[in-house]
Amino acid sequence: MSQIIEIKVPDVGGVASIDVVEVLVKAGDVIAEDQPIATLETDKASMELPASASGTIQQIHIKPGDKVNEGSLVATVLANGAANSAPPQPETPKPPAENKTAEAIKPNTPPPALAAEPAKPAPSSITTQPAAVATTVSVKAHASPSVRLFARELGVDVSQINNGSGPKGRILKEDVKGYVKKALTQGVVNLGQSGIPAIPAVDFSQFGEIENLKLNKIKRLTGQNLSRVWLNLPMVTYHEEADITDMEAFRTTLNSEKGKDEIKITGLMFIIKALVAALKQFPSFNASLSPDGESLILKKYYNIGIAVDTPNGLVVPVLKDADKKSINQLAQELAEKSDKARQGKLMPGDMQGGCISISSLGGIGGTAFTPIVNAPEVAILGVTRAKMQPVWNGKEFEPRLILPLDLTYDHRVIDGAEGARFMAHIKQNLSDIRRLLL
Ligand code: CAO
Repeated sequence: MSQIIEIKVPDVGGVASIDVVEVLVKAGDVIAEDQPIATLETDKASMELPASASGTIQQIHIKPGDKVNEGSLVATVLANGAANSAPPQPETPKPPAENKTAEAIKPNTPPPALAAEPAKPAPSSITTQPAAVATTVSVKAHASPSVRLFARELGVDVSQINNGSGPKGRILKEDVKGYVKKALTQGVVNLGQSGIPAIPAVDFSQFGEIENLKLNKIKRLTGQNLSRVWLNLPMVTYHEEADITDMEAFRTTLNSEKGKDEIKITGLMFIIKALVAALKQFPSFNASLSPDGESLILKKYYNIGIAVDTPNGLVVPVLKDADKKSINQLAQELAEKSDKARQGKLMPGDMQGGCISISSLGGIGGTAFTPIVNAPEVAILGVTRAKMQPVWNGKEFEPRLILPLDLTYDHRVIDGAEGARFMAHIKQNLSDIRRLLL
């Protein structure tokens, strides 16, 4: 026989006129026992009202904005399955005077009603069940509904406000205002799950004229990606220098042999070749950490990403199979791809599949910098401007062209010594490019 169960507001410690903030189910819904069906709020606490039986909701008797008291009818449920045979609930005895507020009832503490002796079976098929509120009451911050409403309007989560200045620590409107003020001046608002205080918002117009320039999509996405990498990867940057005097002489010779319309070779092409040679020697740099952090995925291909500066922001086209391409082919491909990048014509496929990236600022200047790894790659090679320097050859100072190199690596994958060896390998190959033939 099917059984109609009335779910009523249970004993909430004598608190009257409780606000119904939210009704979470509707007639016809099939509900499980303990499923929250409504949110109630007293001026001291907010609580979820769980269903005391499973079944199909026949009717909801409350709506948001209503005020209810102990015993108010919340819902009628057509019990099903096991719920049909559930023994009727006992009458709710009055709790001790001290235990008067819902706030005082701790989660997992059986409510007085459930702790009472089992009652005799009800004579009819209509059973009244107080919702077992006390077993699952989630006591939230201590604030009145009007203060909660005020906080919600300002986007403030009242549970983030630690101490209210009202009686017994109750959160007042003034506390919400104070929280917002603090958030604006000190940045106490949490950024997602990072738990890092946000940069405080400043009204710059108070200091002078300003203009609001919307960031384009590339800048926005780059910013998000860089922040994610910065927060997720423990990164170390190692600096090295390579003597590229001989390499530069060779490059100049090669370029002098080229026709007017032929693509000239920059030092970057030799750096790509030296990087590929180092990747072959140190496979953990040509790898990505598995998402669970348990293993290293080693790549058997050598795709090099090159950061390209464009008017719209930074993009990283990938030179695929760089190990199989000649210096001239690499120069040609990079010229085409950086051209496409600057015209905003790169396709997603042009930027996918990179193993490691190079960020070269050498055409602009610099002595050193700390590039950010293009995760899930594990390292990035930074390059700044080569310059002539006096180098001691054992007898005298000699002018040599010295190229500064910076390697940032994911320290979870690469340890310091490995990073230094990797860079020593690149340095050696750039200082004597004949080694790249070996
Ligand atoms: N030292 C000295 N001179 C250098 C040099 C270096 N390390 N690197 C490049 N040059 C010279 C080149 O030889 C060239 O001179 P010539 O015209 O006399 O031959 C000139 O600087 C311009 O080179 P380039 O930058 O056009 O060419 P490239 O192959 O070195 O670099 C590219 C190509 C696409 C990487 C580059 O144009 C670019 O966009 N760089 C910016 C990358 C960037 O923004 N990185 C920052 C990202 S934040 O991590």
